[in-house]
Amino acid sequence: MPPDERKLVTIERHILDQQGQHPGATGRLTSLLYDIALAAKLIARETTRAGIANILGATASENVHGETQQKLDVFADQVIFRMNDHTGRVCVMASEEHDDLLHIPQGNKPGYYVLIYDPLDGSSNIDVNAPIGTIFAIHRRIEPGDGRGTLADVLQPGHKLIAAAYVIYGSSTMMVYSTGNGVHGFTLDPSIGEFLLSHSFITIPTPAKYYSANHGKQKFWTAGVQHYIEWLQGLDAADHAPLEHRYIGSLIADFHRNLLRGGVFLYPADARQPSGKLRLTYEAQPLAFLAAQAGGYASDGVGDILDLQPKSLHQRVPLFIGSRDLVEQAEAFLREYDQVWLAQYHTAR
Ligand code: P6P
Repeated sequence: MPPDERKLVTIERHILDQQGQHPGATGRLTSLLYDIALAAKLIARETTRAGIANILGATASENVHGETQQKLDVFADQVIFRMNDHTGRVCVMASEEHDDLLHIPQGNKPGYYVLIYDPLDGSSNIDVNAPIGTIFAIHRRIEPGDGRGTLADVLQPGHKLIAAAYVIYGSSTMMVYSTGNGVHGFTLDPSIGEFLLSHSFITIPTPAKYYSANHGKQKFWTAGVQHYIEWLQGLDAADHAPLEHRYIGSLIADFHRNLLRGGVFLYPADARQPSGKLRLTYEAQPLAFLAAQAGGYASDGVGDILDLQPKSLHQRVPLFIGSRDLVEQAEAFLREYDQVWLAQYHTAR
């Protein structure tokens, strides 16, 4: 085991140590990351008690995407907002569960950071006890000042992110984050309520082991994606080993496995979803930031997700993310076979 895994390092101490890597750091980001870790602990507690606490199951309401909101994601959404709406660290928030921006309530001083979050990704898996996750993205506000944040503060390109994190509620609860100095993973010890360092400086291993795609959509994929999938399966003419297929239907679980074992997750555009399904600001950007920090790459099939300028809060984007060589191969297949789709998509990009 690498030496530093033998030390008992809590996420709070690690965040503080990371602050030391940023000269002139004020501690505001450190405190915001502390708050996020605390929110994660509260959500983790409920995910393990969901059945007992009768929090399992769907509410009568739907979210902005017309998806039935599961009780747990309503709880997660509220915990994250209330943890950050009064600290003076955040000037505006955006949640995947809400149509519009979430402003800091009157009487509380807006801060310096922008917090974007998907409170419970994969929530359709809650009732079947499959892994689910929370995703966070943090920007600095564009204009200094203490007024309330704006849509422009949220719709920034991914390469402006200053931190990103996710929490995966699975066989154990893990929080994985980066402030631009590598990707680090912490496993929750529920007996003491602490996230302890378990994976430092995560880098995506080679050769890759897995690919993750929903083959139920195969009928609707473009020619380029069809050829790419055949290549991943080793069915093309060239003689190379096939990758194994793993798909849980929970982005965080599929992403996390590929981060640790090497692989590619793809949710491409298709005939029914011409811009794909996943959201640029809540899912693709933070995970692209983490993938890049771990030596990987994320693309919309044309170019780097981190270079995209978001046009709207809930903008969807095709996503190929994980091992850099596999993602670049996807771009090559789309360039070769999907000229028509690319021409249409380029205008929307
Ligand atoms: P499909 C969950 O609903 C989610 O947003 C992601 O977590 C997941 O990767 C994807 O959708 C699964 O979508 O269409 O394959 O069920």
